[in-house]
Amino acid sequence: MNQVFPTPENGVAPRISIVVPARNEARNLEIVLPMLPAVHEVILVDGNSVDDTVATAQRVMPDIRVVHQTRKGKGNALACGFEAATGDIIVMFDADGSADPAEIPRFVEALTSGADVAKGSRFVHGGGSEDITHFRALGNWGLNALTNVLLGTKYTDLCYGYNAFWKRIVPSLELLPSDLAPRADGQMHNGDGFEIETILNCRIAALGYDIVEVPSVEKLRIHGVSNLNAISDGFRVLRVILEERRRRPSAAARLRRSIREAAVTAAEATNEPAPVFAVVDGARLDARLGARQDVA
Ligand SMILES: Nc1nc2c(ncn2[C@@H]2O[C@H](COP(=O)(O)OP(=O)(O)O)[C@@H](O)[C@H]2O)c(=O)[nH]1
Ligand SMILES: [Mg+2]
Repeated sequence: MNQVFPTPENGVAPRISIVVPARNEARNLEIVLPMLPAVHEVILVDGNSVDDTVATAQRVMPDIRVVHQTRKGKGNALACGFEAATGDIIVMFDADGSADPAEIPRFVEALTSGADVAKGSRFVHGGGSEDITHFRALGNWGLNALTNVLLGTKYTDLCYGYNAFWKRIVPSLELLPSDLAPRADGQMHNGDGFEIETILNCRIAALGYDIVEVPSVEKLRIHGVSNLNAISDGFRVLRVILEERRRRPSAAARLRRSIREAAVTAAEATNEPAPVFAVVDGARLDARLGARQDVA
């Protein structure tokens, strides 16, 4: 696909991969896919749909890449899509018509302006939702507040699916690999379900990435009904928050260790004393603090 959008000022347009998880979304994809801007690639991650999801997607967008998820759940679908993506920027994009394609430039601009992650939010000025129920809004608010208290984050919308980030951060997120076997009892692994957004948000904060919240208006799903169960999926999110809080110190320690190693390697290469900073993947990393800063 020839990407015609966007062209940042430095003239080098990052390649954009739009990852679309879809489970029985044929009627929505027919409307949504033609509205997407031309980008490097659109990846449909099919969740064993029993309708014409794949055939419809290929009909309305012949060069779409189709990936079949390896287990069950939206989390597994996204992890498979992230692994398959070949662009510089990944945009997570729901298939049900709730995500507005016109907002994609806003997400991309936040990234090209220096953020590592552009996180959509329905609850900042300029954002909103036509789709969320009062009950879900309340649950999201409570889980969001708990995360902010326990993990020291400043999120306004923990469980939102419209986000974008640089592909280079994917390995550091340590998501469940696509080739992990499904659980023997038929249940989903922790991380394979709707708790994925919470896992992403907890980890990007723990790793010290630069996060910018982007106002986003969630539209009504066009056809069909949500796959989410507010109560059982709410408990999955709660469990993740508590687990990620326990995991946080070790994630930060791992990042600091890899930065220190990079700093020592850089010192050996130049025969200079170990620098405090190392430049890895275009980011200036502080070996003492684990802080990171993008450099030109
Ligand atoms: N591949 C795949 N996609 C899924 C799965 N569950 C949900 N999705 C997709 O994820 C997106 C969001 O799901 P949705 O049911 O609308 O949940 P809600 O937006 O939280 O109400 C939609 O595009 C769904 O088709 C799944 O198990 N596999
Ligand atoms: Mg939806």
